[in-house]
Amino acid sequence: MRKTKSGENSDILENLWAGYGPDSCTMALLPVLCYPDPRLHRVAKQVDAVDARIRRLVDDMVETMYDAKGIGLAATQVDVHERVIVIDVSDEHDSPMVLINPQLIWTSQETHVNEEGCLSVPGIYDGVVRFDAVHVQALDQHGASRTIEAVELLAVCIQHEMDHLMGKVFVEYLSPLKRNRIKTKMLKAQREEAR
Ligand code: K1U
Ligand code: ZN
Repeated sequence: MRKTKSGENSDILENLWAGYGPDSCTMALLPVLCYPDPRLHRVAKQVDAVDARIRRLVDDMVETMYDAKGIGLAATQVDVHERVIVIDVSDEHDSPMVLINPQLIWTSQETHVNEEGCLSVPGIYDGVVRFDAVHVQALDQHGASRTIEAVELLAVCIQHEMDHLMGKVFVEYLSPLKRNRIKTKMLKAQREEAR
């Protein structure tokens, strides 16, 4: 058994630090910001390098999304203001998609109203007009560029998550009356939770 200079047991220290290395595969649940938190309106910055820090963020976001039973999550929602999105619309919830620095490169002319929810506005669902299909260019968690041709729920989810990166929450598409009612309801729920 090795000892540190201060005489502590280095195996214990190693175990304590296990999972905190730069390429650790230990994942963590991240707190999700709730509307009307003003941090949800910050505009996310481009990711300069897809490095170990970003991969760790991606892993934590994927775990947080699955834990919350969501189909998507934007870094903005976990108070990280960088252009990172995770999505999984598969039935098995076993195919996470990672979009770093996503850019819409094509949108269909057709639009439809789709029912949306948001992990930052729990319990609220309403219709939002979205493009039926979109093409998005983005980097994956390895820094490789890819183009995604999305339709149906994936297309809706990509548009919803890209809005988050621009500081926009889906309730901002609703009428001021609905939005104010939602704001009041959320603040009341947050006050009660804090008690
Ligand atoms: O961004 C988020 O908060 C995640 C959000 C993504 C989303 C759902 C539905 C339409 C557009 C975008 C959710 O996952 S909300 C979770 C939810 O209630 C839901 C899950 C599957 C389908 C529909 C809603
Ligand atoms: Zn959302």
